[in-house]
Amino acid sequence: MVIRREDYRPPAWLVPEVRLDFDLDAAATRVRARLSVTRNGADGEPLRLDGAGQVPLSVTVDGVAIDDWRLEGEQLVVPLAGAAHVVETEVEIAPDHNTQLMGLYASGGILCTQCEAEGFRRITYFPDRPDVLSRYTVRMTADAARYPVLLANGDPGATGTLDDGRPGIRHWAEWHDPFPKPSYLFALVAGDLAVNRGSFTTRSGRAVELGIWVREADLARTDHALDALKTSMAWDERVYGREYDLDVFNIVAVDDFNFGAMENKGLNIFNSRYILADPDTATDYDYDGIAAVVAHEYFHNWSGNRITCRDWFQLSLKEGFTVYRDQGFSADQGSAAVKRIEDVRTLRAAQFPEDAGPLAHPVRPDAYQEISNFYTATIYNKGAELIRMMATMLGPVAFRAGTDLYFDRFDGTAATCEDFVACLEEASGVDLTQFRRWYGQAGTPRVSASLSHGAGGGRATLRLAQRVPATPGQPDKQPMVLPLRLRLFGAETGRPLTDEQLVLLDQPAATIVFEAVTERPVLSINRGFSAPVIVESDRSAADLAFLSAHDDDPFARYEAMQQLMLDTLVAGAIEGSADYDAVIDAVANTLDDPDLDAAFVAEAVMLPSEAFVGDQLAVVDPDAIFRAREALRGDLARRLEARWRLAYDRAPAVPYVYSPDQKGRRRLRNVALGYLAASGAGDAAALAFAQFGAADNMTDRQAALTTLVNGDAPERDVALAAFHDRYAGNGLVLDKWFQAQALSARDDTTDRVAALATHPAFTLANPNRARSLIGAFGANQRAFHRADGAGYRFLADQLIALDRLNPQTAAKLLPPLGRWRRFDAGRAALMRAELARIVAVPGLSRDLFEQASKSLE
Ligand code: HT7
Ligand code: ZN
Repeated sequence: MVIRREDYRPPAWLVPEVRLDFDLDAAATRVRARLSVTRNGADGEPLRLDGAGQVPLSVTVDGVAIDDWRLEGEQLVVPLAGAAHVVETEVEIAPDHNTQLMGLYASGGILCTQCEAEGFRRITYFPDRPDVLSRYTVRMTADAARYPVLLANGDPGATGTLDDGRPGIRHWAEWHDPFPKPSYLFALVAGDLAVNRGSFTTRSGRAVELGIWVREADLARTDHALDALKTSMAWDERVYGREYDLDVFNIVAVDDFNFGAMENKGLNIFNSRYILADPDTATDYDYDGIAAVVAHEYFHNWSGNRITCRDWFQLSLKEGFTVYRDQGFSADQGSAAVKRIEDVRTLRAAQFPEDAGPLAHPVRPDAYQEISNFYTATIYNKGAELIRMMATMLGPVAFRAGTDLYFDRFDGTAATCEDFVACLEEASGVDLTQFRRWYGQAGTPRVSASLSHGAGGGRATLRLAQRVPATPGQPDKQPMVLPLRLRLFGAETGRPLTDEQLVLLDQPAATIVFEAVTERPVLSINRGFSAPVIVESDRSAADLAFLSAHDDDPFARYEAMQQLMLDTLVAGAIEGSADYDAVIDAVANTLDDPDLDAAFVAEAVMLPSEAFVGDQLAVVDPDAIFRAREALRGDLARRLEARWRLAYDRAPAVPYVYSPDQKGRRRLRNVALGYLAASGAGDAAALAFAQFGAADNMTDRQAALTTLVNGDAPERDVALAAFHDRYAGNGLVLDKWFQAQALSARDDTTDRVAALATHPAFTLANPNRARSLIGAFGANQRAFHRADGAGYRFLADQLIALDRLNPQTAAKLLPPLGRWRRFDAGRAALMRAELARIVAVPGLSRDLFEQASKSLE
């Protein structure tokens, strides 16, 4: 069934108050729900409660059992006259049979919930839609030995023990959440958990008790998450004026989780990979990710919880804005330039291909079959870029006035993307009428930029044009508003010739004239990646090399180097060879520049990924791209070997410290190690192996392992075995072991990955494991696209098996198979055959069916 945005209707009944009573048990949990309902629509409309999989054991209205209820599909329909009633239902559910990890489920002996988007209906009958906001009171009763800790949303209430004749001691706890919330924000946790406690005093003086709850054995790895939480709380007060509103804020980490984390009111539930960190088991990248996700979920307390979404088509209202907020937070913790580079790399790796493929959809979609399939890079990352563009157009003061107005006006309600944009418009006076097209039109705009200079007259002319490509269901597009930050530099002197300008390109084409340009200008455009577009410019290799050395915008400097590398790699892939000199000189200059910090240098000297090179080609040839990239990489490595050694030898101090400076130095050192290995230097494997053995932290150990895993030195198998044995039993760390092998550049990767799928530590039941092997393999362009189709067959087999357990996770791993249009006829036919095989599986989930069938169209 297709759900359409245009069909939105307000709910016929509201539920201002809910009381839930859980008799918790992994095998059979009883749920009694008491709903105070009030009519919101026309007389005669029955109450419709969503369910999924259960049967009602009893239904009462105002305390009297009724038998005129009926089931329509999965909905419980209760005929009701009048304006207000109390409706009670009772159901029984089985958390330990819940492999989908939606609703109430068991993870390693802990009972926990995941309700977004439509998981609450798997717990009890309820109008499971985000525009029904209720005050919840929750009582949980459970075996005190198995489940000594009982947590739910809001603030804690009464507790007690009871003797109901059942074996063991049973206890109960009540929680009350004073803030009306939609059902997707409901949460409870019951388990044997230890807590790392902290406290935070808000700017108005409210003392908040913080708790990070994990298994006892993991307690020592929770300090970083707790610190990140406190930092986030202070940041949101300072930057957005947002203060926390309950007396407690709890986070629970579980091992089995479909996503990164969940922002349930006052009780966030996290995938343990975004909580647990110590230097021995977590990389710098993991530390960054933990801080970013802790911040993201915390920020949702305002952008998501206090103001939620009217319907799921508005998902980017909370997700795009919250990603924008967490990006700002992370930028403030270290190098803002490097953070921007990382965010743009993520956007290009995940969102641009989505926007160019069969699953392309607008930031505010018009239709879906399964909402879980719309937690995408478009909703999250492109959604954040939309907010960023508006912030750029408004400037910081007006943008803050707009967000203040939004938080103030819509607090306690379920709002729309339009409400948000209208607040920015009202507070700033900036007309965003045409900008709104960004919410409705899918596809990545392409901007062509051509700069000419009449040497004598001193006039430079910049010709800009935009084109928004057709996407499924949207053949014709209107021009967008593209905020392009640009500046001209003098090719001879290296000096800026103009101030930076913000050009709003809102027509199909525009011409900008610069007077008194006395030397040949070089164009720096889309500085800071001010618009999420693809720029096609006619800048020469020499001009790009010039910008990579002279541009005063660090992102533009990085971008110029990337473009130079990309042009070289594309030429290499198409023609079989290319001139590497410009890239080599530019990289050498960057490595030699004493004013650049190590983190930036590490980003700038890395080659674009094979996938990104593929995105530039009319037909992706994975083998040619691999060869071209290896050739350039090898040449860069050999010709600059002395410099890589120098960079490698500038080792950061031990012991490990997680700080922006140390992180940057480790990154550069490990990039240098990769180049030394690519140079073919006789001692490279020994160097990597020594680093592997001596490292006092996971960043260096994993980098060394990855370097070895890409090669065929004898140290490779020794290191793999040592890593495996050292971390046996630690699933999160073994994920790195699976991932390194799934991403390996070796010829035998496809076969090795197939063998790893039968490894005793691998299981499709855990989403982290599935993503680390199957997900990473799908991202390995060369191995996945092996010409005989073995990679496609393997992925399809895994997805069909995974779909029976966890449809959401299966559907998320499908997109690499849907990119068949981008490949040669032989590969395309093999990919389509696997998609057709998936679609034909009897009993396939709606999740996987939607993704696979759309990919075939
Ligand atoms: N808002 C959360 C989304 C989420 C989710 C969605 C579908 C299935 C499972 C899920 N777990 C969490 C996470 C976030 O964006 O903060
Ligand atoms: Zn979010």
